[in-house]
Amino acid sequence: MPPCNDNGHRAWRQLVSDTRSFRPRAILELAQPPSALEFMRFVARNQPFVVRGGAKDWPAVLKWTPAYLKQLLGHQPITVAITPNGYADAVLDDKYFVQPYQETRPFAQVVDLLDRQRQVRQALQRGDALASQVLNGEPQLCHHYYVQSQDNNINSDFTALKPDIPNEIMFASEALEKAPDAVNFWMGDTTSVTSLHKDPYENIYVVVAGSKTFTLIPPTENCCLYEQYYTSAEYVLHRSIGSDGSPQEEWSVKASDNRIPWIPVDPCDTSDASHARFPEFHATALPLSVTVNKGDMFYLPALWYHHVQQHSESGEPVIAVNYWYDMDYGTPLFPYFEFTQALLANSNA
Ligand SMILES: O=C(O)CCC(=O)C(=O)O
Repeated sequence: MPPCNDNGHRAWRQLVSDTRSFRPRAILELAQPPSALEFMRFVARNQPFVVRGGAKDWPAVLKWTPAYLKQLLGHQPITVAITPNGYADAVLDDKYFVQPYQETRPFAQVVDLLDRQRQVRQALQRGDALASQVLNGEPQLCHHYYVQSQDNNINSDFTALKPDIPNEIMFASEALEKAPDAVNFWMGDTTSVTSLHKDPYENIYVVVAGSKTFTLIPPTENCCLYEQYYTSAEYVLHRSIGSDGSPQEEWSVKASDNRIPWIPVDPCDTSDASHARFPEFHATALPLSVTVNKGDMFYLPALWYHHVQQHSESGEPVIAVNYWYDMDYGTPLFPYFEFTQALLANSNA
């Protein structure tokens, strides 16, 4: 709880417990997509759900493999986020909010890189000594690549994929009376993790290959997330040739003058160190978790905090498409949330 007097603490606790007592303790599972009216009820309650197999017949789910995508997109230039640790947009060293190094690369090259990394990792797991030599000779294989530009990239870099997915999610467009603001293509491997954050969007998220685990915290539990301002920064990758002629790649962090509020808590970290650093989080928050599998459709309501991990049995890339609908700022949710954020900012000042 934020530092405030006993009354203040009681009020925050009351808020957390009231909202909890009216909310299911697990993510609701539906067998088929809701009607527009049913969806509107979920939006009004700000309640997530997952439709198991809700997108199982989409051509994307039936057809998208790395080879098929390479055929469709070929050398189309796309933006890829590159990091030294798999965390794009995350707190670093308790000091920075760091964004990824971004590069424009031919799509096929990114698929090939991910595939080569998969082979080297599998070789390392088998104890193959040659694999570590490969890593030394090809430093680019040590980085983490995630196609995650979240800028409506389906309508720029990835237009060739549009015939395989709907332009909009009809029940959502009808209920919200608008088209999606952005449709995004995501592709990465299990080493890329999305840190805890929230978005002002009603989000319909479809997993096309592999699976993703969303760890979720409702907006009413913002009081225990230790959100604070960090120096905004970005990773920079320096490439050179060593004295022995081998390629060298080194990372640095370039800080800016801006400051950005972000959350340092990793909700999946149950270590003693995390308990010691974030006692209020561990004492108060009750994260929900849902694994969204290939062909499932997940509704992530606006302002819910989410942390996302990826899984792939085959080691092949995890692929997803999501539809962001601008949230309705005219309901009490947004002003209520901003009010609690302002109280927290005041008490953390
Ligand atoms: O899939 C991911 O890694 C993150 C998804 C996400 O943050 C979003 O859809 O808002």
